[in-house]
Amino acid sequence: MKIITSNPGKYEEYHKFFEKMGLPIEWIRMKYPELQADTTEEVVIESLNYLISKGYRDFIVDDSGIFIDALNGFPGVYSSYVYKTIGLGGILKLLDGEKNRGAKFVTVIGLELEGNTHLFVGEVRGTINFKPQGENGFGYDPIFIPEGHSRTFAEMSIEEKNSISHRGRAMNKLKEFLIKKMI
Ligand code: ITT
Repeated sequence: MKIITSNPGKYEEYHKFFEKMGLPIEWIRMKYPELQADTTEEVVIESLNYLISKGYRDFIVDDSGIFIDALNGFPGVYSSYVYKTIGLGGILKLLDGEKNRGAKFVTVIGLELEGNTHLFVGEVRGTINFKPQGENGFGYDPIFIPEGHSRTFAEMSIEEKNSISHRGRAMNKLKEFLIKKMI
């Protein structure tokens, strides 16, 4: 199994998860053009089709985003662009004085296997912290506190984040699918 991503933090999470399963995952470190679409699922389908047209087979891609309630789901499918432009500071400014801190993280995994494509979706709800906290993880991790917890994802180990995160949930669905395929 291969994962195609430019994001080392993402790869680390897959590596840790699949290593435990005894299924090593190979990293193809590459930035592929991401079509802008209204939903994460559409983005992933476009990415799968693009990479298949380039000859890639037996691989996964992961598209994720953070959806903030008080901003009507923004930045959502624009999470990458917003992170690079206004960053965590910009998001916190947009939420200045806002009491509703609710948000969700979504991951859609796209799999190409044996000529077919499959999607696996994982979500986790939580809140946006008032300031960045923690050194681990990547992206929006320092400002996101998952529901039922009091620390941000950036204050957790990869294993702990994987056990509760959007990506962890999507990876579990992928794992179930692969196990069924093997038996
Ligand atoms: P690839 O498309 O090459 O895989 P990317 O970093 O562009 O890498 P995404 O489009 O999925 O990946 O990510 C959108 C943004 O959301 C980007 O800024 C990420 O850093 C951030 N992000 C994704 N997953 C995250 C997670 O688990 N925790 C925090 N931030 C995350």
